[in-house]
Amino acid sequence: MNIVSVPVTPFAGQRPGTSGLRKKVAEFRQAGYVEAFIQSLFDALPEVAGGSVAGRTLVLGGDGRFFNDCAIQTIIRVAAANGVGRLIVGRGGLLSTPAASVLIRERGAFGGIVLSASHNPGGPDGDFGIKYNVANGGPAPERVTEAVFRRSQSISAYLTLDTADVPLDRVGAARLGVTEIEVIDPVADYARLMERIFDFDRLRDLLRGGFRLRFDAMNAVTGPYAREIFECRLGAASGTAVNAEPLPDFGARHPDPNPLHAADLIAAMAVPGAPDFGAASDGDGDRNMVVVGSAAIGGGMIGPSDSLAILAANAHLIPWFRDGLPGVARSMPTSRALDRVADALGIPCFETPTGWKYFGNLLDAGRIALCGEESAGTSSNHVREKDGVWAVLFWLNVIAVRGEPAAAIVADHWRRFGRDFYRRHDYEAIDSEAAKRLIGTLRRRLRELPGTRVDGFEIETADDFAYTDPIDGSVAEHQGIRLGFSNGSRIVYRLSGTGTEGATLRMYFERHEADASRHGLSAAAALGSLAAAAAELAAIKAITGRSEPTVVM
Ligand code: VG1
Ligand code: CO
Repeated sequence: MNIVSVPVTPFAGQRPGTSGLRKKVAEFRQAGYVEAFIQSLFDALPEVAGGSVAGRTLVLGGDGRFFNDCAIQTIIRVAAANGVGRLIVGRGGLLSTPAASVLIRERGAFGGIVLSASHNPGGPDGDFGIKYNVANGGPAPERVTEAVFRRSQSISAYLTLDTADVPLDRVGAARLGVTEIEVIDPVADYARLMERIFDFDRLRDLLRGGFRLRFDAMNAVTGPYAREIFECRLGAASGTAVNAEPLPDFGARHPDPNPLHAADLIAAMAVPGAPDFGAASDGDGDRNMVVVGSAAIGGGMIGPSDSLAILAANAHLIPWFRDGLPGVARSMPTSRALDRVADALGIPCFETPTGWKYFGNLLDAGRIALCGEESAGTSSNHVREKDGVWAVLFWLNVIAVRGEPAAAIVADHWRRFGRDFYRRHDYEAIDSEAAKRLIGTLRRRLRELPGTRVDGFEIETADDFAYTDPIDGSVAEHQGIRLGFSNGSRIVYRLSGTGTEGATLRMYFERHEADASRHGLSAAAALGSLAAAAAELAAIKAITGRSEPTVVM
């Protein structure tokens, strides 16, 4: 077995600040592409992550999507050729994003590589992705992604081994050159941590006592986690986890847990005799959707921003948070329901740019212990990623302790804090130039917008969100246009950083409603006129040619 150095031409790898390299499978399948990206990463790390990977431990796994099996073998060869000391690899090449984060932290690894394009579709014509996480278990911060990007533009060769594939189908150890390869059960470490966070005795009583859960793994990575934790360890009926076999094409579905792509879960929760609680996770297991069937709150998905606020208000019921929360955080477009809870608890609530990496410093410094995003990501200081299965266990633990159905807990929360009606409209795959023009135009109008009346209320504040990290002072600018209204409503416009086709414009709307008699309204009814006004204000139709959003959630 020889180390070979293969020449490559420089390329534009992961754009700085994006959560991993996410592209069409076809791009990743080009000869030497994965190798060149991994070599760029390894070359960049000494400068920005405190040393080279030689002799160090890395965690490696992915969400099982098409090309996971090829890419992982390629990465193993490049890692071994670069002298990585130990590779901890999930059996079958599988690891959910939060489980990788757990392993990096618990095994004291130097970092980890996760193969996933998250909730994007898979298959030969779908998307693939490679994310790098640093030693705290969290996504690489911008100084790392920047260095990797720079290196990809000057790289001239990568190192690899001329050797056969390493079998990954069984737990065990192997050696490749100087590298120890440890194939582990992808679920075990994660499940053990969950047992320390939640009250498993109470959860067992709940799930054996007739409470019925439906967990839809969307044919993605959480299937094995859900089976082991809900069915084996907690005694939920077999079949609680549905679509629980990770498939390379996700069963031709789009593994995005929202009412559009998980419509069959919403439907299964709406029939007579439906389960008590429904949940789904995305491709790599970091997102969560929670669903109730009850007409009392309009039925369907519990909005992620509401879910985050409700978990914060009930955190003290969970063993892990017995002593309360030091502080919480939400991404900027997430509704301000969380802020109301933080106020009531007398703790700080931080507002960060979109993307999980911005929570890392606050979590590491102990300033916050719970955080989330409107895009169905919730998590805590137990890892440095969002965590889908954890969020479902959190809800179940709260339900078990309060002895109330989820819908009653939601309604009670709204009575106490008021309801923050919330919606997001996405315009996917629009022309990139048009998208830039749209945001640019809004940015230029920021000074003239205050005082304008929209939807019957006056715009009071208008800005382009900039964030200064309170721990390391780093600044992130141009994180989205925020419009604040005299009645407390808000509109946010920003461009997605995760799409692989053209640009995606996201618009977010929210309005607080204190009057409980109006909490039963649908979000569409409560926000319809604000949404129409927001589209008008940004001239969406004129600039993009679109009259309707692609996704409404
Ligand atoms: C989206 C979400 C954001 C999330 C990111 C990664 O980003 O809005 O909240 O952190 O996806 O999630 P954007 O830039 O497309 O809006 V995942 O499950 O893909 O790690
Ligand atoms: Co994800």
